[in-house]
Amino acid sequence: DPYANEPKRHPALVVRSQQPFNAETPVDVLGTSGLTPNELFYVRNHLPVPHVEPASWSVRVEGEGLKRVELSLKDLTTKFKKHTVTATLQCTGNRRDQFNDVKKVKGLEWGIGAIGTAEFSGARLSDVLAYAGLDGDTIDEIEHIQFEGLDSDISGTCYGASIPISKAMSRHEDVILAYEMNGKDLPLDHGYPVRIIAPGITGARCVKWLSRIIASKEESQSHWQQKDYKSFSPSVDWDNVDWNSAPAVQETNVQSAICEPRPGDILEGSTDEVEVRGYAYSGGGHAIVRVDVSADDGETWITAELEPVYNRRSRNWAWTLWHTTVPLPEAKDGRVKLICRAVDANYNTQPESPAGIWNLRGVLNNAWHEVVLSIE
Ligand code: MTE
Ligand code: MO
Repeated sequence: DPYANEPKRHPALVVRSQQPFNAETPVDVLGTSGLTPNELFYVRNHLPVPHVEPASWSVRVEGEGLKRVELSLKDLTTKFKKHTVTATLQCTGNRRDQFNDVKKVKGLEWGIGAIGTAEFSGARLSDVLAYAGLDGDTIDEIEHIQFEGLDSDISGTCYGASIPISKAMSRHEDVILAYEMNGKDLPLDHGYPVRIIAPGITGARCVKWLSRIIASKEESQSHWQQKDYKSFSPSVDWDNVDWNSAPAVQETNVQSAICEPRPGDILEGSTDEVEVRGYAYSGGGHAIVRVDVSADDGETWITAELEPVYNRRSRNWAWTLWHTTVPLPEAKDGRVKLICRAVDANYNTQPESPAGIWNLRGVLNNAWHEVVLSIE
């Protein structure tokens, strides 16, 4: 049984599939905790969880212009300075469910909970690459750093992904080989003993159960880099898709969601205002500069109060929680609709509707998020 090594999981996780295991962070935790507890952090597994003995684990570093190096867990913790980053991980399919209202998409029906934030610690990838001899003189030949995981399918093909060399090499980009999550050993589901955390980049490139690092002219040739996490025009479908025509998702677009109140919550008719809270996040380290909330279909907006979680100038790897009080208009048909949208430091914002950004794999949905309440 390939699923014999699956760990015990917290019952509050919102399960989307059992084998492989996929589950969302519960929404009440999302809107209220800056750091997501490990046992409630969303899980996105494509394959069975591999069994790894920490004592015999090692990562091989190799590729063009590099010495071939094999590093044990002890090497990682003793030869390299421990570096800590607070980063948000978001699945490229977060909020995919809303696309299905436009037109059916292929993929897990994620709501707003395929996202979480943790404090990750480990060795800097740039230090590990320098240790393997990657320097300014050899760098011209290399465009990508590829990663492989220990999880594999029945044909023996392992999970893999890559990031651009510029992201991997710069110390300011904070890419790490993480062995701790919120001060504890990485949990089994999150890549024990070591995973990549590439902050500001989509979750799919943060390879868990790391086994190899390869410097190369080429991107990872894995299915997930080449034929999965990419977006196309709404007119492209499975019968006419050319996967080579679009780039692999790396940094992600600006995103936000309302976590409180919840869809279908019932308010008394006499209620004249409501407390709203949620999260906002943008890829590439871009800060969230504003979150707007509307209760009248976007005619007027209230600017929310922001609670950034560990943001450094120009390296905002973590989400911003936000909250505000919204005066309620007259209910129409006993319903009130709340909408949120965020603006990032590049003044990019979210599109009004999911129809214009619909894509066959249902990735990168960042349309305005809506919650409809009932008024008694
Ligand atoms: N790494 C390996 N080895 N196998 C995987 O299935 N899934 C990726 C990424 N790294 C995956 C992986 C995807 S799509 C996401 S969104 C994140 O891990 C999820 O990380 P998490 O499960 O720790 O939340
Ligand atoms: Mo993902």
